[in-house]
Amino acid sequence: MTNVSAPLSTDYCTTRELTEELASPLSGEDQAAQSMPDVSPTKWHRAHTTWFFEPFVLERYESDFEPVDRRIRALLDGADLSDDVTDLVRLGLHHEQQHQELMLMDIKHVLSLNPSRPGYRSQRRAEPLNRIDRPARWIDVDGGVVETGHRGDSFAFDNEQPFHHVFLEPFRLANRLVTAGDWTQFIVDGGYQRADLWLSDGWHTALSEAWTAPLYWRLEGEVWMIHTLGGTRPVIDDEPVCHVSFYEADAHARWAGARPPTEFEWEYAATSRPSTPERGFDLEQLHPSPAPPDDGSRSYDLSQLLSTRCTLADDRRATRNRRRTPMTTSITEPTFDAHLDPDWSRRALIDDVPRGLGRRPLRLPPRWLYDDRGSELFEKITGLAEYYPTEAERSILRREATAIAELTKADTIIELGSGTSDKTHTLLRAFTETAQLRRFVPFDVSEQTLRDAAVELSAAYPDVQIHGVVGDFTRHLSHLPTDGVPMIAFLGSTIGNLYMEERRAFLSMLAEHLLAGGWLLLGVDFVKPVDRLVDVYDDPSGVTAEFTRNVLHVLNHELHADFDVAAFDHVALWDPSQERMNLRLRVNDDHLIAVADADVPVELHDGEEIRNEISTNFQIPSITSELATAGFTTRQVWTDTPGDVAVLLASVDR
Ligand code: SAH
Ligand code: AVI
Repeated sequence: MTNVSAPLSTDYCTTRELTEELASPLSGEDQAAQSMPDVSPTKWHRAHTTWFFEPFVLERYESDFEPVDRRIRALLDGADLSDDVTDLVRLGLHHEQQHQELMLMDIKHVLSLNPSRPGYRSQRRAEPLNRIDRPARWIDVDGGVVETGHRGDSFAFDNEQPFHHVFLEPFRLANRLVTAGDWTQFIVDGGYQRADLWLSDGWHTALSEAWTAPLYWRLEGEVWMIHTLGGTRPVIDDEPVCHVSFYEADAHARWAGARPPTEFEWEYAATSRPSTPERGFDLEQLHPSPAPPDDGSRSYDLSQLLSTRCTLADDRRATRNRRRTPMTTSITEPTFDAHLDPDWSRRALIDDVPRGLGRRPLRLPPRWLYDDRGSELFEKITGLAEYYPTEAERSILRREATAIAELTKADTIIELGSGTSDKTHTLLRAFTETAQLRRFVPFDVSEQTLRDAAVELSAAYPDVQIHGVVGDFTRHLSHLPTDGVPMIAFLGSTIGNLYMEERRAFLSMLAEHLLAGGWLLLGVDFVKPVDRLVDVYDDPSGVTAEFTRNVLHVLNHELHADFDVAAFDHVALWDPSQERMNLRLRVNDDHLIAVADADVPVELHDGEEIRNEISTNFQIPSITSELATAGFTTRQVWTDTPGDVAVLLASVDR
């Protein structure tokens, strides 16, 4: 809110200066970036807010107006401004203050998409001033016919009017905000995987956008990190959770046995109960922080609610002339393989269309499942209660990482199908502790996921050279380094996604490539009762179905195909002779599909299936004998406690 008692020109200058100050840490290029349709570039906010004063004030009230704002100050300082001019300038200033918040919101989004996730400026205060360290208490609020909306003549936006009455049933409100710690419990309890907690639209959005946590949260190893305007830092349990959508708030409330309050309940509670006194927009921290605790003389029932509106003015004056800090990044740059033709992936996809869909059986290689959305959906699968392989394998790695480092003495780890390299942190930590690791080479077909992971790894292991390779592990193994003592990690039973003949060729290539003296760390999933596997590959919440159907979205986006994705059912069938799950997409009805960029029509008939992925389960004797045929000697086999999965360590003998 502007300060109604200050001279208008002071308010004008203060508000205008703050907008410029907010923009100042950003380069011209940063100010032009638009990261998604709802984000406006900073330059646009600057132009838009100043534009307001031109047509609405200058042009109307300044007789020799030329479209330059040189004289607005003189106009505002003039003795007799009519009420119309005063009201309009005030509206312009409130408008600009709204945009100041929006600018920060948009800048945060733009920077969050930069792989190095730079901060906008270092926080003048990194720690929240207050913490929410007490459990929530319920406050009873009486109901009845209550007043709502803005009353009187002072400034209000139109959505705060008209003043009117509403009827409220008595209700209870929690006395404090939901914290990041509360939210972590929700995540751990499968909040993002349980359809029963979500509104149907919300569930659809959560699935299609692969939500697994609030916007700007990211799991690094086992630590939740948050991207803020001050850069990326660990989430603090006792801070309020922020950047959650209405749908997430609603699902969280249902999980907690509650519901979000309505706007009327909120407003009535804030105006009828002792609530926290006004607090400003925290320019020191630029991040939501908890309200101060009771001040001793009185206690606040509702610490999260503001009893009066917050003012920008005080904070703004206090910080106007502070020194500005430049954007900071402290991350060692990873390197990327430059050998591969940047267009190979698109050309390979184009080649795979006639090869896979131009003849029967219809087939699409699983590597195309993993665009950005597919990679996020896979992450979501790994968090499903039914999907045991990830956590089971992680438990083995945690237990055995040091033994693996000591046994192999490898100085290079190459990870095939590395994805987010999430589990690999366990290995990297153990290998760096034994001080022998020189280089980590993540290798994946999914370029953006690989780049994001490489940037994070560089920050986490500054003494290890991180060298990402984008490619197909069935074709591009010759791009891998062979010097030193390499250990190839192929985890998560991704080997089970290869057909038997591909597997044989792949293992032989690995043995040949590693030559003598190298190691293979292989994760495999064991054969188990079919019911359990069907639950894993056709999970009740439908995430796996969304994941396998993603290959059609990829063809629609990348090659301008016109698959009606909803017409395809996800089918998961156990094949006992091959001991594998067959994952297929079964089409309803006849379709003639145009794949514009591959220039081939694809004819599909009702009930036909596209073979999309297999997921093979192994037994120890069969996999060790496959390894032996390829030239590997299995040195160790570790299983998790329930015996669901195994990690094998094999070597190619000199
Ligand atoms: N290793 C991780 C991720 C497994 S998901 C884990 O154990 O959880 C499979 C990964 O392999 C994805 O990141 C996918 O992009 C990658 N991938 C699939 N097919 C590939 C191929 N042919 N070449 C390279 N990477 C591939
Ligand atoms: C990556 N791979 C080992 C996963 C699996 O279990 O076969 C891919 C997957 N497909 C469906 N769910 C998970």
